[in-house]
Amino acid sequence: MKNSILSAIAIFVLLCSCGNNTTSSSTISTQTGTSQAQPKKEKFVPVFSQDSAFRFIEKQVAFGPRVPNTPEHIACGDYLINKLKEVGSEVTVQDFTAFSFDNKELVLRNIVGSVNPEMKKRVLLAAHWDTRPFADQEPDENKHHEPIDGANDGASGVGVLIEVLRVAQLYKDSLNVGVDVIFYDGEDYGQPHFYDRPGGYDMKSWCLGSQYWANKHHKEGYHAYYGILLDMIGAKNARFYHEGLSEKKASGILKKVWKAGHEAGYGEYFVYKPSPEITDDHVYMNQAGIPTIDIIDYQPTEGSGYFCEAWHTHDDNMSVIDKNSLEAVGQTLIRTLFLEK
Ligand code: AHN
Ligand code: ZN
Repeated sequence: MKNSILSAIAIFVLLCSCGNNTTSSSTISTQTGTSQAQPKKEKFVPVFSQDSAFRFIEKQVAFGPRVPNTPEHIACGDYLINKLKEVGSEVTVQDFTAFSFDNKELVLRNIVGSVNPEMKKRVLLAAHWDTRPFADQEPDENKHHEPIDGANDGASGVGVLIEVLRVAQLYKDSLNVGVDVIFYDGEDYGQPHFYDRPGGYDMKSWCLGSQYWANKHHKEGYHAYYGILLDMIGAKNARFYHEGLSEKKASGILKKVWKAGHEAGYGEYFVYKPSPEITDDHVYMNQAGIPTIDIIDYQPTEGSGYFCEAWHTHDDNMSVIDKNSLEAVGQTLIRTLFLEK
């Protein structure tokens, strides 16, 4: 009798000590392991390199202004195609021509890099890679016909997206979505105010690449669950407001991205306040049925607002680029993508 009591105690002690060592409770449950609360697992979010993005911007600017129908434009386009291949993404190029406000035929290319191309659920990231042929915001009229470097207006969004795609490709197995980056051409060839057009102002002279893409996607039957456009995101103290059309067409995406920005520690950049609608590539992405937001440095004022100081002037060169702004946007995008379910 004594023996059997002793062995019962021994078995009890053994059961307690050999069981799952995370249980602190001494009750022996017959359905072991079902009542344990799993600690919330932090999802893996890789790191965005601001230095890497900065170099991608420098590289584009070093070609000179990327104005359609110039050798610099062709050379930079070739560089972007090769770079997207080099990071390991699947590359698709759309070759096309479009007419400018002054009836010039422009030879253009939209360039797409895809990560996890086989996945159905996709996120589309966009920026324009061409630069403006006119420094038409210069105080000196004599400079209005000169092209600009477009370090911020053009190259900044592209530089950040190359780095985002590089990181997405590297950790593609941790993503629950496919990621496409599209570089639109011919965004900044919009009619300048000094040009008196016979038919009146031509609003459709902006965003030639996204207009082409909206009619004919880079892949047949392509669809993305949402889109994010970057435009002029690289200047010091950049501020991103809830742009009007983004709010109208994709308010849930705005909320999600702004939340990711705040969680990642870049709250000062992502302002929870409205700003007026802007004509930009997201207009045509939304028209194509993809809810798309525009992350753009446009600070509202009463009744109107203003772009960054260097906008469409020769001041838009490498000296306005601030790595902290690149990181704020790039890390926010990476967080958004890697938290997708
Ligand atoms: C207009 O000025 C009509 N839209 C601004 C779009 C733009 C120009 N983004 C960069 N450059
Ligand atoms: Zn511009």
